[in-house]
Amino acid sequence: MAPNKYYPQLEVGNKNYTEAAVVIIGAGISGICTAINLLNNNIHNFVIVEKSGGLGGTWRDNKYPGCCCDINSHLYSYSFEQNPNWSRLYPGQEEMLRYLHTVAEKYKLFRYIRFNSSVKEARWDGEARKWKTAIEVTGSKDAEFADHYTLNSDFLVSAVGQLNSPYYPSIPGIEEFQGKIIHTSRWDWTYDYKGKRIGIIGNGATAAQVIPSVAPDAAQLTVFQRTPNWLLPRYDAAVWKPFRLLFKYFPFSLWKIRAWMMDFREAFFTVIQDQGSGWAAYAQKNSIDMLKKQIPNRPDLWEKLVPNYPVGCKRVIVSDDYYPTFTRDNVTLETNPIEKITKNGITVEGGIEHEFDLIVLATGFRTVEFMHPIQLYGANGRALSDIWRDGAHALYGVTVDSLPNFAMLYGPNTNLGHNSIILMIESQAKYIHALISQVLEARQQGQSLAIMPNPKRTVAFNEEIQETLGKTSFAHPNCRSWYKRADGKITNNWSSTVVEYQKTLSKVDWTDFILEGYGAEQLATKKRKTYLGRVREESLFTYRDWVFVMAGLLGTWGIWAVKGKGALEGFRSWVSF
Ligand code: NA7
Repeated sequence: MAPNKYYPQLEVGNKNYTEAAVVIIGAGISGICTAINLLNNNIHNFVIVEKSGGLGGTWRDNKYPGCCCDINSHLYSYSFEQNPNWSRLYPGQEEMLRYLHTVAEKYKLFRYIRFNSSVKEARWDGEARKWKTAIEVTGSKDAEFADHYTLNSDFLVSAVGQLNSPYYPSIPGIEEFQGKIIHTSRWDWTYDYKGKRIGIIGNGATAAQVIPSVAPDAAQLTVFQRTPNWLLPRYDAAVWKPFRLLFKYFPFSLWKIRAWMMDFREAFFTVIQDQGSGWAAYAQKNSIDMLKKQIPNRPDLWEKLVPNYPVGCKRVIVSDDYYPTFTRDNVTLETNPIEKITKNGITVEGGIEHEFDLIVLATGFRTVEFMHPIQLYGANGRALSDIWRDGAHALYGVTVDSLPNFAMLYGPNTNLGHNSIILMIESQAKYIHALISQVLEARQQGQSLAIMPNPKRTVAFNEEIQETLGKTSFAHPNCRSWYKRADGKITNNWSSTVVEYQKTLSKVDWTDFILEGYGAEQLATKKRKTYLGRVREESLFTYRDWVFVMAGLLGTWGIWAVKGKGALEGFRSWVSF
């Protein structure tokens, strides 16, 4: 390999179409974040391969009626690209997707993305110290050029997320149904559901958004609930224009509102951590009070809708309109277990058949099978399915034993039940960049470097978090959730607060890794640690400081308005921006 110190800065062009320093799988929130991080560090030699025909990941896939985020968007957005213009506290999917497009356009990301490019498998070539990623081109015209090829890279990043592959339940008779079946993450908007008899299987976070949205248009709607969920009020509202202007012209106020949201959500972790806490009791009482207020005089429904497990065991649903939907004449809550699907509808235990035109599968995702269906083969050809035979696990949720020069975003044990996942993703992107930059530094010298976690560190880290997780409400035996496997092992969720995770990833400890090649000894014995810091999102200032600063800013504006233009005129020009 000839040295080329400018190698990372060169974009991949036609002539080197199959070679890249870094391959990122997925153009969702994580892939976009990783790419921006690379660009900010002057690394342009990367390719994002994306299975679908557009960017946005989960925000492109999920476009079912009522789809929106269950975290406020002022917090569920990149810290480095905060948006003062969110129309609501919980904007809909289309606005979320528009935001991601705006960010991608700002950073000119489209030139790095290959759409309709599906990764089948990737193999580590130990001799060349490169990943060979097999790409299948699925777009029909694109496939006329080459329908499959191998992409070679020094580093491979998985940004496929946890909510990528829909879970289709294997209910007997499902293929017999003669009406329409739609999975929520593959919503078919060419189908008109108005005036139809609709059955919805599932009542998780997705169903809780679909049900109130389709109920007014359905002839009849039956919700098949297997397990009830805890609900908390959402308090969604439009963001008043003067506030949007405040956020736009005083970015500090946007940081502050974000910090408040962060503080509140971090505090909610106590509910998950300590089932006996006052917070947990308060959350439970709040949920039951809301149920009784929104569905008055219906003890029959109260009994069906109150869970028998602690708050936080399953994802807490935030909704203001879910419970009231069950007071509609055209909505039924069915809690008898589903026996089979017939050509006309769904039969429950006891033999009652409900007839439908449309069955909606709000049955979630194959969450515990990380990276499904991509096959990875690491050092000495070891398959990821073998590494993860006892459940997915990684070091800090990012790097995996026997997989050199590979890292994941939103990997095992990095999901949250209480806060914005983007906060976790940003710290992962930063950490991954630190690994990539060492690998590319070797490459710039015409050498190579392989980095993979020391299995002893991975074991120790996972034992520690599993012990902590075992005491949280996630682990309660009365609930099944997408956070854990059928045997109860929690493979998806982080064990603590976001701040704790950010601190964990605020440095790279090179002694966590097995390093081979150029610079290995220097990193392991001399440098030992690289400090990265973290984006501190929680409150930086006290409320009193904030009021003081805002009063000062508004006072300055007042003087300018009165002296320069006249108060009224100044105010008019300010709000008409
Ligand atoms: P979830 O939260 O995994 O919910 C899936 C729902 O489907 C849940 O109510 C399940 O009941 C139900 N389900 C699954 N299989 C069946 C069968 N075979 N029969 C009856 N009911 C079934 O997925 P969501 O899409 O709602 O949410 C996923 C995340 O996406 C969400 O938390 C947000 O972070 C975004 P169960 O409760 O297991 O008894």
